Amino acid sequence: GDYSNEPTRWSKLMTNQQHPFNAEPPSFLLTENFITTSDSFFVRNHGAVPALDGDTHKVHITTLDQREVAVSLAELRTMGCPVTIEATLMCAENRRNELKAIAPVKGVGWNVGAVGNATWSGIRLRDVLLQVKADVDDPRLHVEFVGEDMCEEGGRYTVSIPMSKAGNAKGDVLLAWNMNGMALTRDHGFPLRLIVPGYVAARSVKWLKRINILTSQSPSHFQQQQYKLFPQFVNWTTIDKHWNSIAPLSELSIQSAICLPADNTYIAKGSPYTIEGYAISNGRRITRVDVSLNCGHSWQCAEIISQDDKEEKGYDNRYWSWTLWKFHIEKMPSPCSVSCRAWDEASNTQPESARTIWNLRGLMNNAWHTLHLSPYA
Ligand code: MTE
Ligand code: MO
Repeated sequence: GDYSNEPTRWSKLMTNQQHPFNAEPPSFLLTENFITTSDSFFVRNHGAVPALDGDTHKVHITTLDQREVAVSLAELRTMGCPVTIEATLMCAENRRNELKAIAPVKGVGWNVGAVGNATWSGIRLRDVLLQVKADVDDPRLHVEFVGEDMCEEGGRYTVSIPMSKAGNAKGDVLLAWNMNGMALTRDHGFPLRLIVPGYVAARSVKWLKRINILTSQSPSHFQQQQYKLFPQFVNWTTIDKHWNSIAPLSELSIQSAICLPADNTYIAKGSPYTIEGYAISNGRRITRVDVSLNCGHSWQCAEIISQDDKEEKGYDNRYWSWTLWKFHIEKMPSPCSVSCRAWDEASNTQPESARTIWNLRGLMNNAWHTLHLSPYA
């Protein structure tokens, strides 16, 4: 790819890969604000950032009967009512480094920062689908999205989501032009991106160019190969036998991680310390976050700092935003490990060990997150 026209980036973002650009904020910044600033929001690109003009940009929509409509952004804005939602995006590659430490996995390494929570403004995809007379109630259909970017893997970034999500009034899938009240930045998809709350962020297509109604999932590399969770026994020699039997990732699982302090931080024995972190599930409310100072032998409850009050905001009980929490340690034991795990309203919780969920692509690591703190003895 040609990386001569990349946007300027915030100096504190930690680069995991330069080209294509992949970066995350230092973990302690994540819990500073319930809404992640656009500058500090992680960036996951598969190719060079397209340079698009919002005034001339068009989105091409192809219906099931092959009608094609091309709409400008100004026209698109009239196809539905403007809405703003708060939603967390999390990459399926978040916390991949812990899987890499167990055995080699393919792909960019990520710490706990491939996640962020922002407000997104735009219109509902459902409204646009209704305008082009797509059957939003047909559960057999899929909606495919194509980005403008040319990816290192070959071709434009392309994925799909089922109509049961895309056309669902409670799916809250948006065609968004604003992030945190401002036009999307180039890294985050200017001038238009999809937001699919509760799904792996790989479905939230940036630099949106095409929307196609299909009778099956997208046949693209990104849908059929890159974001699949393979069983542990699948390796690179046997993988060809398994492509078809493994479903593409869709909904997020339950996740939590400690953001403050960073791993291997030195904290004096006996001193007080407050740990902070996030927790998120697939639209379900986080009911509890547990913290252990002895590798899971016993647990205590963390204090919830911020969580959306969806009733007040009128999205029924859909919790698309993360929950931030803290846990106060009166006297730092020595040596100390700190682990966390979250629970949601369906009593889902996280697996104990990353070893048991290791997979060759290094996806969906949601094991208990454990830090080793080495206080001065
Ligand atoms: N959309 C396009 N067009 N190209 C991409 O490379 N990356 C996807 C998704 N949408 C991607 C894309 C992945 S894997 C993730 S995790 C999110 O965008 C990241 O969104 P962000 O960079 O705004 O944080
Ligand atoms: Mo991702």
